[in-house]
Amino acid sequence: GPCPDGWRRLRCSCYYFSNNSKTWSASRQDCRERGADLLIINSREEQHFLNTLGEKMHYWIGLTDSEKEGIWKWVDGTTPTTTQFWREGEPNNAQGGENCAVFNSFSDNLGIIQSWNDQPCSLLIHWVCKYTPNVS
Ligand code: 2F8
Ligand code: CA
Repeated sequence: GPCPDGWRRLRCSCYYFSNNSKTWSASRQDCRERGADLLIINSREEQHFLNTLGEKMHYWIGLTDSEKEGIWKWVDGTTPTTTQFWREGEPNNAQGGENCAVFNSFSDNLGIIQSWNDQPCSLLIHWVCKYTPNVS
């Protein structure tokens, strides 16, 4: 397929699940060094695919409200088109310090569609990178 070894593919995009844990910023840096960026989730199909593939843990995604509290933006500057993938009660900016988003994969009883949570960006967490190869 068009994705490198160690990457997964869904439709035209490639996905890398990290084997270690980093802060949100360091995770993003790692993705950029791989020619990718932190995961942006664009569809329910993608949300389902990624949450099903993941191990029993949390993964950083490319979604943050660090610029302005409560205004969530993807790393490409766009705004999510739906709020349906947040877990119930999230995002809650717990203790006033949660500006980066994770998804929780399928293992818990909270579901694979409603899987997002905001957490402190300084936590060391696994992450997922995504890129879409050019077709030229
Ligand atoms: O109950 C949801 C809540 O759980 C934790 O806080 C107690 C999470 N915090 C961390 O994982 C650091 C919150 O993000 C989450 O909203
Ligand atoms: Ca939270």
